[in-house]
Amino acid sequence: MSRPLVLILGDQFSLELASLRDLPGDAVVALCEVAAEGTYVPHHPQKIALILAAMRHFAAELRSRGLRVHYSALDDPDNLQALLPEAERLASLYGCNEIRAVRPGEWRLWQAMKEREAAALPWRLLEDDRFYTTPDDFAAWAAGRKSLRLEYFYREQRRRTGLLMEGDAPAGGRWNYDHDNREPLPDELEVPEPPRHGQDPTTQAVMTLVDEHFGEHFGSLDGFHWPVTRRQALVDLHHFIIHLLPDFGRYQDAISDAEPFLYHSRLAAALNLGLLSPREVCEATEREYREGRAPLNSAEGFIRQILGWREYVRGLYWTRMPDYKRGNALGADQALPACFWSGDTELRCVRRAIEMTRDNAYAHHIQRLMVTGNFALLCDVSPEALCDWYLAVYADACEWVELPNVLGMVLHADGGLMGSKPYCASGRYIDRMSDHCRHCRFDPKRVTGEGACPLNSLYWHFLERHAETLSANPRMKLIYGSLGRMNDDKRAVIRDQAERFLAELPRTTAWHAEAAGQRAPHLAGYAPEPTPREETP
Ligand code: FAD
Ligand code: DLZ
Repeated sequence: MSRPLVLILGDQFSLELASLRDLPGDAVVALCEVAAEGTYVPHHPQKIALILAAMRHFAAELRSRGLRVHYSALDDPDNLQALLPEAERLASLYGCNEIRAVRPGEWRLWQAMKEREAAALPWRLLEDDRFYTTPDDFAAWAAGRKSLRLEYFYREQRRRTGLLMEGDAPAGGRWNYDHDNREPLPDELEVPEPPRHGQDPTTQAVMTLVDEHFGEHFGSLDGFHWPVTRRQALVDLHHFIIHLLPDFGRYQDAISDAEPFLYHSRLAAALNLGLLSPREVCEATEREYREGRAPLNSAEGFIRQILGWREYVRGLYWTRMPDYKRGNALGADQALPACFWSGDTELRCVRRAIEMTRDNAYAHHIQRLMVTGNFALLCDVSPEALCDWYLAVYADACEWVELPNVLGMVLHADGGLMGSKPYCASGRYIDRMSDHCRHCRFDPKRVTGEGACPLNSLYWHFLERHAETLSANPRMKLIYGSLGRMNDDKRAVIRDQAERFLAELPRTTAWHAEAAGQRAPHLAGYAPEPTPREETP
């Protein structure tokens, strides 16, 4: 007779989870707060608080449904402080003869669990069916294809689900309304305020715990506003659908110096933790379009992010790991600019993206891709250093979604598997899509000389350095044509300006609270463990 211990991980707070189905009466459900998961990268305090508060509320919900739940709290004296050993300790404690777990959000945990499938106390691993597609579905789609572009995957997803379809054709006659979704912001704009959730004693206790144990990590706890229960997540979904979705499309690519969230949904964290399902979010969005309350460019643009990108990056991750993580097609090998932890830079756009990240554990997609991402790409930051940063600082960061976005989309380190070209950009792009340059001491129209925006010389320098790899790319022909038409003297001045900037750019190899100007760590000698990594062959 099977007597399972069911381990629920920190991103699996769904009552529909496969491991919670058909449980024998004597099953024990375990949720474990462990120090190892809080420190393997220095997660933003808001991210840790979100996960632990959601975990405690979910445990209470399971108990209220009559399940037998063991909750290992971070400061329990017996807690082994690492997920797998703690689950095995609990299984012995309760006399369980197997451990059941749903596929985790990270390959390192999945691999460690798989190695224990045939152990004396066996791990039984179940597929995570909260997504539209499983890794096997993605592998079947990818098999034999020369190109794994999102657009083809997305169309197939639309056909499979029937979302925004009129029979066999896409609603409105086109699959993609991106060209309607590039409006810059008007000068006067009042973005609706996001909902503020009350903090009950459970959440307050977590905030105190996190401040005590992880308060020296990069990021402020003050503005914590994440939904920690399904009910709160539904409030956020409702707010998005009513107040933001109609304008989501047209301002999707815009960046504001003042407004961190604009018309973005802020739903990624709730989705990734399981408080919302992608199906209910996409179906609610489609309903708004069908009932005439949201335009098609907004509904399609939003559904494409979830039904398309979110499923696509997950498929890539699970079918390409662990090799994917070793990709470094452009040979980037530099440490992270120190300003990623301090915000201390004169580039206004980078500074504001980092300040917003510090305050909210959030930056919207275009800030992640075209501001911090572009700056890191132009400064040759290594995939390892950049991935660790992105995994640490965002409340929604889980490796399955963070890694392809950073390594593939931002750094082009997968050699073009995910994106047909790098998203490199100059200061002119930032000027077109944001109001940052108005507040910046640099001039986006100037390439060299005092006061020229550093992104401009860095941009040409990047193109020149990678000409051998990128110049034959048909999508980059135009820009390499412009580079080719520059005379040698001009190129030398640009190169010199970029190289001086890079030589003088302060870099860092690790997170240090003091370097970032935050309060001194109260844990003397504390330094986060480096991320465990595969040996590079
Ligand atoms: P919205 O703009 O409202 O978009 C709606 C939803 O679509 C999001 O909630 C998310 O679930 C999904 N989505 C949008 N873009 C993507 C994408 N490129 N890949 C996968 N899903 C997407 N997303 C994460 O969930 N976790 C991460 O760790 C993460 N890291 C990223 C790192 C970089 C460098 C980049 C460029 C993107 C990253 N993204 C990540 C994708 C995207 O930026 C975030 O999902 C989004 O900014 C979250 O804010 P939102 O919920 O307001 O999104
Ligand atoms: C990110 C995180 C943190 C900070 N803490 C925990 C934890 O205490 N317990 C847990 O189960 N998960 C935590 N997580 C999330 C994990 O790092 C990991 O991403 C997921 O558990 C994978 O499914």
